[in-house]
This record gives sequence, structure tokens and C-alpha cells, in this order.
Amino acid sequence: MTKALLLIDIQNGFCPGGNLPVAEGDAVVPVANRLMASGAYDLVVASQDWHPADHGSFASQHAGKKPFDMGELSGQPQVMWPDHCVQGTVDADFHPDLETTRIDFIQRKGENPDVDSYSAFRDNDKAALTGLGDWLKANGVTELDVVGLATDYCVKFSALDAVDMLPGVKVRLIADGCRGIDPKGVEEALEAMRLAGVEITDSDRIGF
Ligand code: VGL
Ligand code: ZN
Repeated sequence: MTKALLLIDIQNGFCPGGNLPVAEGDAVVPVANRLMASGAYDLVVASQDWHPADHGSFASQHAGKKPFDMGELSGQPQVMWPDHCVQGTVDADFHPDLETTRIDFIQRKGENPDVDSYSAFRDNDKAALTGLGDWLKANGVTELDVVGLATDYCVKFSALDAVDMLPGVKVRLIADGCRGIDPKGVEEALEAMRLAGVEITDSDRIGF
């Protein structure tokens, strides 16, 4: 049995004061730190949304579009986001209180300007893999707990891909270690994950 903790996009950009802030996004930091310090995990992996300045998911790249409008990217429907998590900027850094010294592997994503990558495992069109799945397989991971931002986007698609791409791995979402963008989207995301076989739990229920 090899247990891994996956921290999704716990970056300044998704916390209050960031460019795409999630309400109470910073509240996931103490939960993530407590889980990492618990000794329950053999491995800790973290994803980082890591966009070029001209990423096609940014409203700024589309004439007449405002943030949160719907648009298109490479012929697919795409939410137009505010510019966020641009490579090398403070917005893309991990939250300063996250205990990053405990992270064994960092997976960056969203570098291709022509496709978005909500999942830490592969682009939204499912064409290019990031390498995280292979890393977890190579390390013999059998149980994966997921926390981070945002529940209704990157957390959801990462957890669904974990179930899909890591057959036999038990995937759990620790809900109090996650925050989302849209409350309705969060409810739908939790239901979609549950239906796919992700166990939805809380840190206190599992003893942390
Ligand atoms: C995310 C929207 C755009 C996320 C990333 O981390 O959930 N959401 N890029
Ligand atoms: Zn992004």
C-alpha cells in the first residue's frame, strides 16, 4: 500500500488577492499542511497551473470577451478566464504558507496556449498527458487523496482522471481541503466525482 496526497493548484492566483480568487481559497492551506504533517502519506505531489502570458483561456486574448464569458478555444467551448497563474509571476507561486518542503513532485500544467488543462493528468482535449499518471504508477501508488482549488474545475477533473487513468487506485476527495468557484458547480462536481467512484470525505472523518 502506497498512499499519496495530491495538492491541486494551491497558488496565490486562486486565493484572496489573486487574479482568479476562489472564496476562502486560502482556507485549504492549513488543511493541506495538517495532512502533510500527519505522517499518513508516503508521497506528496502538487500541481501548478502554469500559463504562458498569451494563454488562449484568457479573455484578454479574445476580442470583445470579458472574464467569465463563454468563448471558444481551438474549436471547443471555453470559459474565458481573467489572466491568471502566468509562469514566473507571484500569482503562479504556491501560497506562501503552504509547506512546500514536504512536496516530492511538482506537476505543472496549462503550458500549451491552444488548450486548457484543468486536470493535473492531461489537457482538456485528453490528447497530451502531463506525466503525473506515469509518475504515480512508477511509484506504486495505490491510494490517492485529493485536496486543493478549485473544486468545480481543476480538483474535479483531476479526481475524475485519477479514477479513469489509474485503475485499481482508491481515490478520495477531502472536501474540507477544497474550495470552489461556483456553489452550484461545486455541488455538481461532488456528485460527478461520487458517481465516478471517488469517495467524498472530510479530514476529521479520516482522523486528521
Ligand atoms: C483553474 C480555472 C482556470 C483551477 C485553473 O485551478 O481550478 N480554474 N484555471
Ligand atoms: Zn488556468
